[in-house]
Amino acid sequence: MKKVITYGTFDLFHEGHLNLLKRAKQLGDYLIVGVTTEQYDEYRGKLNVVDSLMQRIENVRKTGLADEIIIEDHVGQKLEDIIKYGIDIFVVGSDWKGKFDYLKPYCEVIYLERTRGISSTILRQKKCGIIRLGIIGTGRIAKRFVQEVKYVSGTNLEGVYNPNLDSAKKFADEFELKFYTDNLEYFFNNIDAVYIASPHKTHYEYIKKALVNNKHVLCEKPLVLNAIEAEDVYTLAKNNSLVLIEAIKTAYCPGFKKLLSIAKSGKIGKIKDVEATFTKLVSGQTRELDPNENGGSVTELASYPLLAIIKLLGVNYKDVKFESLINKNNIDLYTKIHLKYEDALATAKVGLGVKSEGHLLISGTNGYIYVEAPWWKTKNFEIRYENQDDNEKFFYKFDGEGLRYELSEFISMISGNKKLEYKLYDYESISIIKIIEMFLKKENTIEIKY
Ligand code: C2G
Repeated sequence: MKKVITYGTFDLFHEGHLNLLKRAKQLGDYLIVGVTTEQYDEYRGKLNVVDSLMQRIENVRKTGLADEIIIEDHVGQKLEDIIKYGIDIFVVGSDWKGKFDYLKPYCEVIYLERTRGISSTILRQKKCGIIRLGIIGTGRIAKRFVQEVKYVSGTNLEGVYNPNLDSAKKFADEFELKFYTDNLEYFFNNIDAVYIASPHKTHYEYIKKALVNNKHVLCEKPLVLNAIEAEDVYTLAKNNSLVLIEAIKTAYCPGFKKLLSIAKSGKIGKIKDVEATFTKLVSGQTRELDPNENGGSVTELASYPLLAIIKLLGVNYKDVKFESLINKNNIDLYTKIHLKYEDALATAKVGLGVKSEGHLLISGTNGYIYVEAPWWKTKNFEIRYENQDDNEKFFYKFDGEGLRYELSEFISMISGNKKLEYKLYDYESISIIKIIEMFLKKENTIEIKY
């Protein structure tokens, strides 16, 4: 008897799951299906699971395809099960290609092609349908984003748009998407929500077109390059009852959220100073250094430190000044942004040509919080006091590239499955963009040739 095993969350049971189980069953005589527990999904960084474990098991049972259903609740269990049940074939979808090769010494490992589109009408009529997601742009960040989509339940990446059809095709082939196109109308007709990861200066038009076409939008930072456009798109989204959020990943990750509550709890007294640094060395002919692509360390990186400052001290700053080292193409390779509040100060440091310690330091009247580099992937931080014996350390998870957190927030907000608060309000995003705009207009800026 040939025994086959497969695993999954099987949340919001859909045709992709059914197709996988059908093909798994055909590979042998006896099919075991492992369904993950909530705790194990949390451990492996899977977000937004809606159905209960009992419901998910019931949905698998109802297919009549599983000869046995087991629970998967810990790391390392797959290998234990393969030995325990005498498994011949381990099956999983191709979105996991290569990830389970370590099981090959123990059984045959088969990656079955994932179902490319989850868009049957039956599903769309269900209360919690799968949100059909599309991507605009095929660059580095888009590629990293795709790897994270499978960790967010309730959505399926269906297609990609790029005005350059060859690039779109390559991307769709690589990531097994249902469609690719250079036609925006076709693109919007086949999705419910869009992730925009195209060059900065194209964001505004794409956001507007998406909203006009009734699509929810998650857009890379900076959302747009001036406050008027930002207000325009947020108002349009609100008027059309659509979700529009800016993809500053730190805003949505669990550690940063906890950091904010602790910093504001009074534990370090009143916050008087925030210093946040983000530098990333780049060289050669890249987008980051290209004046035609609005390159420079402020447009590329300042959203992160400004997010920390705005979240901690608010949007009512009294004064902003910039000091910048610029190269011969007028690209800022290193910039310090000084913000003055009524009773506090803040500095953001960003660099593409200067490397510095990427920490976040929040100073208060009773003590300070030190967030280790890279603070924007908030994993651990320490509250430090005059008396070192009182110091406290905190640790949090930051899974993968961290892009799953912004996507998870986005999907939850669209489907209304969770009562999540906005991690980044419109007015905060607009305030960050306003500062970037001031810099682009060279207001209050001292420039030094690099
Ligand atoms: N699947 C698919 N096509 C889709 C979506 C999912 O073929 N469009 C497959 C997945 O590759 C997986 C199975 O359906 O083999 C279950 O998917 P999920 O419920 O999303 O579970 P997953 O997170 O992939 O867990 O330990 C769990 C396993 O690692 C897989």
